[in-house]
Amino acid sequence: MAKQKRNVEEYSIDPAAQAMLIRADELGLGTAFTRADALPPCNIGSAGLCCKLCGMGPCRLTKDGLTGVCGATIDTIQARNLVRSIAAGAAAHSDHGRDMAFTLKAVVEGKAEGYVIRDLAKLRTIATKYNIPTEGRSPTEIASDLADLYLAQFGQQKGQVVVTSRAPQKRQQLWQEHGVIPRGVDREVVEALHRTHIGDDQEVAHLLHHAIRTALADGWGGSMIATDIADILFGTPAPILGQANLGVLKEDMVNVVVHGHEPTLSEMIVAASQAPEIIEYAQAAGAKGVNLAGICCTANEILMRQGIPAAGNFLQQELAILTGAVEAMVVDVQCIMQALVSLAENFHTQVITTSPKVKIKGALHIEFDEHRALTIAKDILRHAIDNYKNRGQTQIPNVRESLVPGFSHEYINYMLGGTYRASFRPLNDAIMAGRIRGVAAVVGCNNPRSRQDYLHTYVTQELLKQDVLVVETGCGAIASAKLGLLLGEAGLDKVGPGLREVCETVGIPPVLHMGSCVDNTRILTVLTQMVEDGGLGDDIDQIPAVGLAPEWMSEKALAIGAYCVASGAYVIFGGSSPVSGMPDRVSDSDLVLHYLSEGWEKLYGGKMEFIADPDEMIRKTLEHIDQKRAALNLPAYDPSRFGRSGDARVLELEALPLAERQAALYGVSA
Ligand code: NFS
Repeated sequence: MAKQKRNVEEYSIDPAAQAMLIRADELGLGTAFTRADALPPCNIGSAGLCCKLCGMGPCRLTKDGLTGVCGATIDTIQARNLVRSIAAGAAAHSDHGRDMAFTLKAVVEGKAEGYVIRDLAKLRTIATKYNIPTEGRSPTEIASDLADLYLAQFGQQKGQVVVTSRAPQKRQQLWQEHGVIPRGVDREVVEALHRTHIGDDQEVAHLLHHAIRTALADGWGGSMIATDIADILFGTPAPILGQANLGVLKEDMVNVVVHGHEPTLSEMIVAASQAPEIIEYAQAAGAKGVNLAGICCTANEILMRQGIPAAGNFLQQELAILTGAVEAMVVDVQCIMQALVSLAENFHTQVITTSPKVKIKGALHIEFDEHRALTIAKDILRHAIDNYKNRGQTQIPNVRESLVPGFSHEYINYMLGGTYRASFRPLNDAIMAGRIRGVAAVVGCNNPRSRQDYLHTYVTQELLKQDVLVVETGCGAIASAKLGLLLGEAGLDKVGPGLREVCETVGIPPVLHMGSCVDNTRILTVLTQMVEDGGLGDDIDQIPAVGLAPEWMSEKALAIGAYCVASGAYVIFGGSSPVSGMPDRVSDSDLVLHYLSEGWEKLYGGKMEFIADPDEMIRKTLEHIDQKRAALNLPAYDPSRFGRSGDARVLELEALPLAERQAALYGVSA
C-alpha cells in the first residue's frame, strides 16, 4: 500500500477530501493520491515518445534523431499517439450519444420501461433544424424520425454528419475547404486507428488533420446528439438548487452513489428511489429512506435536472467509499477507477457495475437494459438497502455547499431576453461595451498529480476579478460548486465591477454550470448564437473567448480540446503536454507541439497549448481576449468605466447626506 508523500493540503484544497485522506492514512489505505506519489509518470511515455503500436517495440525515443525500428521519427510517433488518444476520447463520448439515440428509439417504440419524452419543445426545435416535419404530428412520430436520423449519423460513410449544419456558416465553409468536415464518428475513429497502425500515415500534418476530423465527428456529432437526446428525454436543464461535496451523504439513510456518465441509468435510479415500495423497503431496514448522490458527470446530469446532490468530482470516488457510509456505488461507463473494488473490501460498500461494456473483477454486475430500466433500478436499490445492516463505523465530513446549476443554452437565451425576446443580445452588448471583458470555459477533470480543485478554482476566481464571465462543465464545475462559486450573488464581491453589474441585472451567478462533459457542446451552441446575434464577428474564432482544462487527465478532454480548436477556440490545458518531448532534447524542434498551436491556428483560428503555471494560463487567457477585442475594434478593457450602477450605486447613494443624494439623483438639491 502506498504511503502519503505529500501532505493532505498538497493533495487537495477541499476540506472534505482532506478529512478522508487523513482517514485513509489512519486506516492504512491507499488512494489515487498516494498511488500517484508512489508511481511517478514515465517521462518517455508522458512526453509522447514511446511507440508501442507493433511487436517490434516498444520503441522509446529519448534523443533527437532516434527512430523506431521501422524508422518512425519522434514527430510521427507523437502525432500518432495523440491521434489515438483523440480517437479514444471521441469514441467514449460518442458511444454514449449512440446509446442515448437507441434509448430514444426504444421509447418511441414503447419498449423502454419508465422513460417518457419530457421536453417536447426541445424535440420540436431540434427536429426543425433537420427539416423533420412537426406540424400536426405526435411527439412519438417526430421523435421516431429524429432517432432514426441520429442513429444513422454514427455510421455515415460519406458526406457530412447533419449536426455540423448547426455551426456558423463561415465555419462550415472553412471545414469544407480544409477537408475536415466529418463523416460518421464510427468511420472517423476506425480511420484514425487504421492510419496509426504500423506502416500507415507518417506525416505529422496529415495525421493531425485527421485528429481534427475525428474530434469534429464527436463535438458536432456524437456528443451533441448525446446532449440533445438527454434533454428531450429528461428535460432541458434550468436553474435549480443543489448541493455538492461529501457532506451530502446521510447517516440515517441508505446512501447510493451513482458514478459514471450515462443519464439513462441514473435518471431511472432517481425515479426508483422515490417509489413508495422502495422507501418502505428502506424503512423496514431501519433507514429513513434512500439518499442518492452522484460522482463525476453522472452527478452533473442528475444535479442539473433533478437537483440530486453531487458527492464530488473524479478524485472523490474513493473518498466517498472511505466515509464508510455508502451502501452501494453504482457505476456505468468512464472515469471509474478499478481501485474502487479493493478499497470497498475494507468497508461494507458494494460496487455494482451495470453497463454491458464495463465489468470490474470483484464487483457485483447487474446489467442495465433500457427496456426494463425501472425494474432493474429498483433491483439495484434493494441490493443497496439489504446492505445497510452491514454498515460499520462511519465518518461523513460535515462539508457541503449549495449551488445553482442548470444553465443550458436554452435557459441562458431565455434569461437574457425573456420569453418573447429570447436572445444573446445583452451578453453580446455587455462584451462589446467592455462590461464583460470576454468569456472563459473552465472545464475538465481532476488529476491526482496536481492539487485537487486548486487550479480550477484559482484560475476561475482570478478571471472573475478581470470581468471574464466563466462557464463550466464536468469535474471543473463540481470544483467550483464545492467552493461556493456557483451560488447566485455569493462571491459577487470578488468579481470585477462590470461583470458584477451584468450578473446583478440579469440575476445570474458569475460562473454558469452548463452540465457534464458531453455538454461542452452546449458551449459550442452558445458561441454559435453569439456569432449569429451579431457584433462579435462572423465566426467563433473572432469571439473574445478561451477554453481551459487546468487539471485534465482523460482522453475525452483531448478530444474536446481538439473539436474546440477546430471550432475556432484557443484551448489551454494545464498539467503536462502529451507531446512535450524530452526536456533535454538536443535540437528540439517540437514539431507536433508547435503544430497544435501555430499550425492549427493558421488553419482554424483556434489553437491548443499546454501551460503548467496557473498565472501564465491567466495571462495568456487575458492577452488572447484583449487581442480579439482589439481585432473587433471594441473598446480596450477598462474596469474603471463600470461598477457604479446597480446595487453598488444604490449603496453609494445611501451613504450620502440627503441633499447630496438628491443632487446626485436629480441634479438639484431640495
Ligand atoms: Ni469529463 Fe466526466 Fe470528470 Fe474528466 Fe471524467 S467525469 S466526462 S473526463 S474526470 S471531467
